[in-house]
Amino acid sequence: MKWRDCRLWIVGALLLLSVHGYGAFKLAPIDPDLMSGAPHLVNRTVAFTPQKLFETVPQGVANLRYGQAVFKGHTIKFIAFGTPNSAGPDTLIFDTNGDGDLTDEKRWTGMAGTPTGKPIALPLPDGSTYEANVILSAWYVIFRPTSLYQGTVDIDGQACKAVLIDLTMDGFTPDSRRDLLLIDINRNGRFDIDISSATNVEYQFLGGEIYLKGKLYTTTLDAQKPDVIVQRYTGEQGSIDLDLSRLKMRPKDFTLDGYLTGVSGSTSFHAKKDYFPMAVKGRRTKLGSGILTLTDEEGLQYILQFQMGQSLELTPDKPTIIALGKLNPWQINVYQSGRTIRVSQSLTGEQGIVYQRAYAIPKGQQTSAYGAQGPAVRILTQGGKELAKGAMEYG
Ligand SMILES: [Ca+2]
Ligand SMILES: [Ca+2]
Ligand SMILES: [Ca+2]
Repeated sequence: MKWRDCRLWIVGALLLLSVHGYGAFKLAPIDPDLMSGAPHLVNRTVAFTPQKLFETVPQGVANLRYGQAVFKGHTIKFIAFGTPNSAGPDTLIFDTNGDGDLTDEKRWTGMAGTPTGKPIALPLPDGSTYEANVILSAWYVIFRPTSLYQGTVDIDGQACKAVLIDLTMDGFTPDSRRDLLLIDINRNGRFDIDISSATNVEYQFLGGEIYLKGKLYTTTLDAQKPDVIVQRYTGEQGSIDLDLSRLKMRPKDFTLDGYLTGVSGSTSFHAKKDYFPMAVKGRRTKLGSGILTLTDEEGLQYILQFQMGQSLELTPDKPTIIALGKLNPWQINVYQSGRTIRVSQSLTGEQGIVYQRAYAIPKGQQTSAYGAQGPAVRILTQGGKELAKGAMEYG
Protein backbone atom coordinates (compact mmCIF):
# COMPACT_ATOMS: atom_id res chain seq x y z
CA MET A 1 0.00 0.00 0.00
CA LYS A 2 1.32 3.44 -0.93
CA TRP A 3 1.68 6.03 1.85
CA ARG A 4 -1.02 8.23 0.23
CA ASP A 5 -3.54 5.32 0.25
CA CYS A 6 -2.52 4.53 3.79
CA ARG A 7 -3.14 8.13 4.89
CA LEU A 8 -6.56 8.07 3.27
CA TRP A 9 -7.33 4.85 5.04
CA ILE A 10 -6.33 6.32 8.42
CA VAL A 11 -8.44 9.45 7.84
CA GLY A 12 -11.37 7.20 6.84
CA ALA A 13 -10.99 5.10 9.98
CA LEU A 14 -10.84 8.20 12.20
CA LEU A 15 -13.96 9.60 10.53
CA LEU A 16 -15.80 6.34 11.12
CA LEU A 17 -14.77 6.37 14.79
CA SER A 18 -15.86 9.97 15.29
CA VAL A 19 -19.22 9.41 13.55
CA HIS A 20 -19.84 6.38 15.72
CA GLY A 21 -18.99 8.28 18.92
CA TYR A 22 -21.30 11.14 17.91
CA GLY A 23 -24.27 8.80 17.71
CA ALA A 24 -24.69 7.95 21.42
CA PHE A 25 -27.97 9.18 22.87
CA LYS A 26 -27.92 11.60 25.80
CA LEU A 27 -30.66 12.51 28.23
CA ALA A 28 -31.50 16.13 27.37
CA PRO A 29 -34.43 18.53 27.95
CA ILE A 30 -37.21 17.95 25.42
CA ASP A 31 -36.80 20.09 22.30
CA PRO A 32 -40.35 21.48 21.82
CA ASP A 33 -39.86 22.10 18.09
CA LEU A 34 -38.67 18.57 17.46
CA MET A 35 -41.55 17.06 19.48
CA SER A 36 -44.18 19.50 18.14
CA GLY A 37 -45.63 16.87 15.79
CA ALA A 38 -45.82 14.20 18.51
CA PRO A 39 -46.14 15.81 21.97
CA HIS A 40 -48.40 13.06 23.37
CA LEU A 41 -45.95 10.26 22.52
CA VAL A 42 -43.91 11.01 25.64
CA ASN A 43 -46.91 10.47 27.95
CA ARG A 44 -46.64 7.42 30.15
CA THR A 45 -49.91 6.43 31.75
CA VAL A 46 -49.91 4.38 34.95
CA ALA A 47 -53.26 2.97 36.05
CA PHE A 48 -53.90 2.58 39.80
CA THR A 49 -53.80 -0.97 41.14
CA PRO A 50 -56.53 -2.55 43.28
CA GLN A 51 -53.89 -4.09 45.62
CA LYS A 52 -53.12 -2.39 48.90
CA LEU A 53 -49.41 -1.57 48.52
CA PHE A 54 -48.72 0.03 51.96
CA GLU A 55 -49.57 -1.13 55.50
CA THR A 56 -49.82 2.40 56.83
CA VAL A 57 -51.11 5.47 55.02
CA PRO A 58 -51.66 9.05 56.32
CA GLN A 59 -54.67 9.55 58.60
CA GLY A 60 -57.93 11.11 57.41
CA VAL A 61 -57.34 10.75 53.68
CA ALA A 62 -60.07 10.15 51.10
CA ASN A 63 -60.07 8.79 47.54
CA LEU A 64 -57.02 6.68 48.33
CA ARG A 65 -55.32 5.01 45.33
CA TYR A 66 -52.25 2.78 45.05
CA GLY A 67 -49.84 2.79 42.16
CA GLN A 68 -46.50 1.40 41.05
CA ALA A 69 -44.19 2.43 38.25
CA VAL A 70 -40.60 2.06 37.07
CA PHE A 71 -38.53 5.23 36.95
CA LYS A 72 -35.19 4.85 35.15
CA GLY A 73 -35.12 1.19 36.12
CA HIS A 74 -36.25 1.67 39.76
CA THR A 75 -39.64 0.27 40.75
CA ILE A 76 -41.36 2.77 43.03
CA LYS A 77 -44.70 2.39 44.78
CA PHE A 78 -46.84 5.40 45.53
CA ILE A 79 -50.20 6.55 46.78
CA ALA A 80 -52.58 9.24 45.55
CA PHE A 81 -55.25 10.70 47.80
CA GLY A 82 -57.44 13.71 48.51
CA THR A 83 -59.28 15.15 51.48
CA PRO A 84 -62.92 14.27 52.28
CA ASN A 85 -63.85 17.59 50.61
CA SER A 86 -61.83 17.18 47.41
CA ALA A 87 -63.42 15.83 44.23
CA GLY A 88 -60.76 13.14 43.84
CA PRO A 89 -57.10 12.48 44.57
CA ASP A 90 -54.93 15.62 44.49
CA THR A 91 -51.80 14.60 46.41
CA LEU A 92 -49.06 12.06 45.65
CA ILE A 93 -46.49 10.41 47.92
CA PHE A 94 -43.79 8.18 46.40
CA ASP A 95 -41.82 5.68 48.51
CA THR A 96 -38.57 6.72 46.81
CA ASN A 97 -36.29 4.76 49.17
CA GLY A 98 -38.48 1.65 49.00
CA ASP A 99 -38.69 1.11 52.80
CA GLY A 100 -42.48 0.86 52.86
CA ASP A 101 -42.67 4.02 54.98
CA LEU A 102 -44.37 7.10 53.56
CA THR A 103 -43.73 9.41 56.52
CA ASP A 104 -40.12 10.05 55.37
CA GLU A 105 -41.21 11.19 51.89
CA LYS A 106 -42.18 14.49 50.28
CA ARG A 107 -45.88 15.19 49.67
CA TRP A 108 -46.64 16.49 46.17
CA THR A 109 -49.82 18.51 46.68
CA GLY A 110 -52.20 20.33 44.32
CA MET A 111 -51.55 17.82 41.52
CA ALA A 112 -55.16 17.46 40.28
CA GLY A 113 -56.94 19.48 37.63
CA THR A 114 -53.94 20.55 35.57
CA PRO A 115 -54.26 19.49 31.92
CA THR A 116 -50.59 20.22 31.19
CA GLY A 117 -49.29 18.69 34.43
CA LYS A 118 -47.47 19.79 37.57
CA PRO A 119 -43.71 19.25 37.88
CA ILE A 120 -42.20 16.65 40.17
CA ALA A 121 -38.56 15.68 40.78
CA LEU A 122 -38.24 12.26 42.40
CA PRO A 123 -34.93 11.40 44.08
CA LEU A 124 -33.98 7.87 42.97
CA PRO A 125 -31.95 5.24 44.90
CA ASP A 126 -28.96 5.70 42.52
CA GLY A 127 -28.67 9.40 43.44
CA SER A 128 -30.22 10.67 40.20
CA THR A 129 -33.56 12.43 39.81
CA TYR A 130 -36.59 11.63 37.68
CA GLU A 131 -38.21 14.83 36.47
CA ALA A 132 -41.65 14.88 34.90
CA ASN A 133 -44.91 16.76 34.71
CA VAL A 134 -47.72 14.83 36.35
CA ILE A 135 -51.38 14.75 35.44
CA LEU A 136 -53.43 13.12 38.20
CA SER A 137 -56.94 11.76 37.68
CA ALA A 138 -59.19 9.44 39.69
CA TRP A 139 -58.13 6.41 37.58
CA TYR A 140 -54.55 6.97 36.50
CA VAL A 141 -51.45 9.16 36.65
CA ILE A 142 -49.75 10.43 33.51
CA PHE A 143 -46.02 11.06 33.74
CA ARG A 144 -44.67 13.39 31.09
CA PRO A 145 -40.87 13.36 31.36
CA THR A 146 -39.13 16.70 30.83
CA SER A 147 -36.03 15.00 29.37
CA LEU A 148 -35.64 12.35 26.69
CA TYR A 149 -32.77 10.37 25.23
CA GLN A 150 -31.82 12.38 22.17
CA GLY A 151 -29.16 11.82 19.56
CA THR A 152 -28.63 11.29 15.89
CA VAL A 153 -28.72 8.20 13.74
CA ASP A 154 -26.80 7.84 10.55
CA ILE A 155 -28.87 6.68 7.58
CA ASP A 156 -26.79 6.21 4.42
CA GLY A 157 -24.41 8.97 5.49
CA GLN A 158 -27.19 11.39 6.51
CA ALA A 159 -27.35 12.35 10.20
CA CYS A 160 -31.00 12.40 11.31
CA LYS A 161 -32.16 13.64 14.72
CA ALA A 162 -33.67 10.87 16.81
CA VAL A 163 -35.27 10.30 20.22
CA LEU A 164 -35.70 7.17 22.30
CA ILE A 165 -38.79 6.93 24.50
CA ASP A 166 -38.89 4.38 27.30
CA LEU A 167 -42.57 3.67 26.85
CA THR A 168 -42.49 0.67 29.18
CA MET A 169 -40.75 2.71 31.93
CA ASP A 170 -38.26 -0.07 32.64
CA GLY A 171 -35.19 1.35 30.93
CA PHE A 172 -33.82 0.16 27.60
CA THR A 173 -33.08 -3.46 26.86
CA PRO A 174 -31.74 -4.83 23.56
CA ASP A 175 -34.80 -7.03 23.03
CA SER A 176 -37.39 -4.38 23.89
CA ARG A 177 -39.74 -3.93 20.97
CA ARG A 178 -42.15 -1.84 22.98
CA ASP A 179 -40.05 1.28 23.41
CA LEU A 180 -40.31 3.99 20.79
CA LEU A 181 -37.77 5.32 18.35
CA LEU A 182 -38.52 8.60 16.60
CA ILE A 183 -36.34 9.59 13.64
CA ASP A 184 -36.58 12.83 11.68
CA ILE A 185 -36.10 10.94 8.42
CA ASN A 186 -37.11 13.84 6.15
CA ARG A 187 -34.90 16.18 8.23
CA ASN A 188 -37.49 18.95 8.52
CA GLY A 189 -36.71 19.57 12.21
CA ARG A 190 -39.68 17.72 13.74
CA PHE A 191 -41.15 14.25 14.01
CA ASP A 192 -44.02 13.75 11.56
CA ILE A 193 -46.42 11.16 12.88
CA ASP A 194 -49.82 12.49 11.80
CA ILE A 195 -51.69 9.37 10.67
CA SER A 196 -53.70 11.31 8.08
CA SER A 197 -50.60 12.82 6.50
CA ALA A 198 -48.36 11.16 3.99
CA THR A 199 -45.33 11.09 6.27
CA ASN A 200 -46.44 8.97 9.21
CA VAL A 201 -43.26 6.96 9.12
CA GLU A 202 -41.08 8.82 11.58
CA TYR A 203 -41.88 6.68 14.61
CA GLN A 204 -41.25 3.00 15.10
CA PHE A 205 -41.02 0.52 17.88
CA LEU A 206 -37.40 -0.23 18.67
CA GLY A 207 -35.90 -3.14 16.79
CA GLY A 208 -38.39 -2.76 13.96
CA GLU A 209 -37.69 -2.11 10.32
CA ILE A 210 -38.00 1.29 8.72
CA TYR A 211 -38.41 2.32 5.10
CA LEU A 212 -36.29 4.95 3.50
CA LYS A 213 -36.62 5.62 -0.23
CA GLY A 214 -38.09 2.17 -0.81
CA LYS A 215 -35.22 0.35 0.91
CA LEU A 216 -35.56 -1.59 4.11
CA TYR A 217 -33.46 -0.79 7.17
CA THR A 218 -33.17 -2.38 10.59
CA THR A 219 -32.77 -0.54 13.88
CA THR A 220 -30.53 -2.09 16.51
CA LEU A 221 -30.25 -0.80 20.05
CA ASP A 222 -27.01 -0.70 21.98
CA ALA A 223 -28.69 -0.59 25.40
CA GLN A 224 -25.48 0.20 27.29
CA LYS A 225 -24.81 3.62 25.75
CA PRO A 226 -27.73 3.82 24.72
CA ASP A 227 -27.34 4.13 20.98
CA VAL A 228 -29.26 3.10 17.89
CA ILE A 229 -27.64 1.78 14.73
CA VAL A 230 -29.61 1.93 11.48
CA GLN A 231 -28.43 -0.44 8.75
CA ARG A 232 -29.68 -1.78 5.44
CA TYR A 233 -31.66 -4.97 5.95
CA THR A 234 -29.78 -7.83 4.31
CA GLY A 235 -31.99 -10.79 5.27
CA GLU A 236 -34.66 -12.59 3.26
CA GLN A 237 -36.59 -10.12 1.16
CA GLY A 238 -38.42 -9.49 -2.09
CA SER A 239 -39.96 -6.37 -3.55
CA ILE A 240 -43.29 -5.04 -4.76
CA ASP A 241 -44.08 -2.85 -7.73
CA LEU A 242 -47.29 -1.24 -8.94
CA ASP A 243 -48.99 -1.78 -12.29
CA LEU A 244 -51.23 1.25 -12.88
CA SER A 245 -51.89 0.61 -16.59
CA ARG A 246 -55.51 -0.40 -15.87
CA LEU A 247 -56.36 2.95 -14.28
CA LYS A 248 -58.32 5.37 -16.44
CA MET A 249 -55.86 8.19 -15.88
CA ARG A 250 -52.14 8.27 -16.71
CA PRO A 251 -50.56 9.64 -13.56
CA LYS A 252 -47.56 11.93 -13.89
CA ASP A 253 -46.64 11.16 -10.31
CA PHE A 254 -47.91 9.08 -7.41
CA THR A 255 -47.26 8.14 -3.79
CA LEU A 256 -48.38 5.04 -1.92
CA ASP A 257 -48.88 4.93 1.84
CA GLY A 258 -49.83 1.92 3.87
CA TYR A 259 -48.80 -0.95 6.10
CA LEU A 260 -47.02 -4.08 5.05
CA THR A 261 -47.72 -7.04 7.28
CA GLY A 262 -45.24 -9.86 7.26
CA VAL A 263 -42.96 -11.96 9.42
CA SER A 264 -42.21 -9.18 11.91
CA GLY A 265 -45.59 -7.53 12.26
CA SER A 266 -46.68 -4.36 10.51
CA THR A 267 -44.38 -1.76 9.05
CA SER A 268 -45.76 1.55 7.83
CA PHE A 269 -44.31 3.13 4.71
CA HIS A 270 -44.58 6.20 2.54
CA ALA A 271 -43.32 5.51 -0.96
CA LYS A 272 -42.87 7.87 -3.90
CA LYS A 273 -42.97 6.74 -7.53
CA ASP A 274 -39.19 6.42 -7.78
CA TYR A 275 -39.00 4.24 -4.63
CA PHE A 276 -40.49 1.33 -6.60
CA PRO A 277 -39.80 -1.56 -6.76
CA MET A 278 -39.96 -1.31 -2.97
CA ALA A 279 -38.17 -3.83 -0.75
CA VAL A 280 -40.30 -6.04 1.53
CA LYS A 281 -39.03 -8.36 4.26
CA GLY A 282 -39.70 -12.10 4.14
CA ARG A 283 -41.39 -14.41 1.64
CA ARG A 284 -44.99 -13.26 1.97
CA THR A 285 -46.63 -9.94 2.73
CA LYS A 286 -50.01 -8.28 2.86
CA LEU A 287 -50.72 -4.64 2.18
CA GLY A 288 -53.11 -2.85 4.52
CA SER A 289 -54.63 0.64 4.52
CA GLY A 290 -53.22 1.42 1.08
CA ILE A 291 -53.66 5.04 0.02
CA LEU A 292 -52.56 5.73 -3.54
CA THR A 293 -52.32 9.43 -4.34
CA LEU A 294 -52.17 10.10 -8.08
CA THR A 295 -51.23 13.42 -9.63
CA ASP A 296 -52.13 14.19 -13.25
CA GLU A 297 -50.46 16.52 -15.78
CA GLU A 298 -52.48 19.50 -14.49
CA GLY A 299 -51.50 18.84 -10.89
CA LEU A 300 -54.94 17.54 -9.89
CA GLN A 301 -54.86 14.81 -7.29
CA TYR A 302 -56.89 11.65 -7.01
CA ILE A 303 -57.00 9.24 -4.10
CA LEU A 304 -57.58 5.50 -4.26
CA GLN A 305 -57.96 3.69 -0.96
CA PHE A 306 -57.73 -0.08 -0.90
CA GLN A 307 -56.85 -3.17 1.14
CA MET A 308 -55.38 -6.49 0.08
CA GLY A 309 -57.54 -9.40 1.18
CA GLN A 310 -54.86 -11.98 0.43
CA SER A 311 -51.14 -12.09 0.95
CA LEU A 312 -48.56 -11.81 -1.80
CA GLU A 313 -45.70 -14.16 -2.46
CA LEU A 314 -42.30 -12.47 -2.67
CA THR A 315 -39.29 -13.64 -4.63
CA PRO A 316 -35.76 -12.32 -4.18
CA ASP A 317 -35.02 -11.96 -7.91
CA LYS A 318 -38.01 -10.11 -9.33
CA PRO A 319 -40.67 -7.70 -8.05
CA THR A 320 -44.16 -8.91 -7.19
CA ILE A 321 -46.61 -6.77 -9.16
CA ILE A 322 -49.72 -5.27 -7.56
CA ALA A 323 -52.11 -4.53 -10.42
CA LEU A 324 -54.52 -1.82 -9.41
CA GLY A 325 -57.77 -1.19 -11.22
CA LYS A 326 -58.48 -4.77 -12.35
CA LEU A 327 -62.02 -5.03 -11.05
CA ASN A 328 -64.01 -8.23 -10.74
CA PRO A 329 -67.56 -8.15 -12.12
CA TRP A 330 -69.45 -6.65 -9.22
CA GLN A 331 -72.78 -6.70 -7.65
CA ILE A 332 -74.03 -3.66 -5.84
CA ASN A 333 -76.57 -3.56 -3.10
CA VAL A 334 -78.85 -0.55 -3.05
CA TYR A 335 -80.95 0.42 -0.04
CA GLN A 336 -83.35 3.32 0.19
CA SER A 337 -84.46 5.15 3.31
CA GLY A 338 -86.39 8.36 2.67
CA ARG A 339 -84.37 10.48 0.24
CA THR A 340 -81.11 8.70 1.04
CA ILE A 341 -80.00 5.83 -1.13
CA ARG A 342 -77.30 3.58 0.27
CA VAL A 343 -74.98 1.72 -2.06
CA SER A 344 -72.59 -0.94 -0.82
CA GLN A 345 -69.17 0.67 -0.98
CA SER A 346 -66.61 -2.03 -1.52
CA LEU A 347 -65.52 -3.22 -4.91
CA THR A 348 -63.23 -6.20 -5.19
CA GLY A 349 -60.59 -6.76 -7.79
CA GLU A 350 -57.92 -9.23 -8.72
CA GLN A 351 -55.38 -10.32 -6.09
CA GLY A 352 -58.11 -9.99 -3.46
CA ILE A 353 -57.88 -6.20 -3.52
CA VAL A 354 -60.83 -4.44 -1.92
CA TYR A 355 -61.34 -0.93 -3.27
CA GLN A 356 -62.78 1.27 -0.56
CA ARG A 357 -62.79 4.80 -1.91
CA ALA A 358 -61.80 6.64 -5.05
CA TYR A 359 -62.15 10.39 -5.25
CA ALA A 360 -60.67 13.56 -6.64
CA ILE A 361 -59.35 16.29 -4.39
CA PRO A 362 -60.97 19.60 -5.38
CA LYS A 363 -58.42 22.13 -6.64
CA GLY A 364 -56.82 24.18 -3.91
CA GLN A 365 -57.67 21.72 -1.15
CA GLN A 366 -55.13 19.85 0.88
CA THR A 367 -54.62 16.13 0.56
CA SER A 368 -56.87 14.57 3.14
CA ALA A 369 -58.54 11.23 3.54
CA TYR A 370 -61.41 12.97 5.31
CA GLY A 371 -64.19 15.07 3.93
CA ALA A 372 -63.84 13.29 0.62
CA GLN A 373 -66.13 14.17 -2.24
CA GLY A 374 -67.86 11.03 -3.43
CA PRO A 375 -68.45 10.11 -7.07
CA ALA A 376 -71.67 11.09 -8.84
CA VAL A 377 -74.27 8.32 -8.98
CA ARG A 378 -77.27 7.86 -11.28
CA ILE A 379 -79.75 5.06 -10.74
CA LEU A 380 -81.63 4.07 -13.89
CA THR A 381 -84.45 1.66 -14.68
CA GLN A 382 -83.86 -1.12 -17.19
CA GLY A 383 -85.44 1.16 -19.77
CA GLY A 384 -82.92 3.88 -19.00
CA LYS A 385 -85.25 6.17 -17.06
CA GLU A 386 -83.46 8.04 -14.28
CA LEU A 387 -84.84 7.11 -10.86
CA ALA A 388 -82.39 9.07 -8.70
CA LYS A 389 -79.08 10.87 -8.86
CA GLY A 390 -76.71 12.45 -6.39
CA ALA A 391 -73.21 12.49 -5.03
CA MET A 392 -72.07 9.52 -3.02
CA GLU A 393 -71.24 10.23 0.61
CA TYR A 394 -68.96 7.94 2.52
CA GLY A 395 -69.62 6.62 5.99
CA1 LIG B 1 -39.88 5.79 52.33
CA1 LIG C 1 -38.34 0.02 28.14
CA1 LIG D 1 -39.64 15.00 10.04
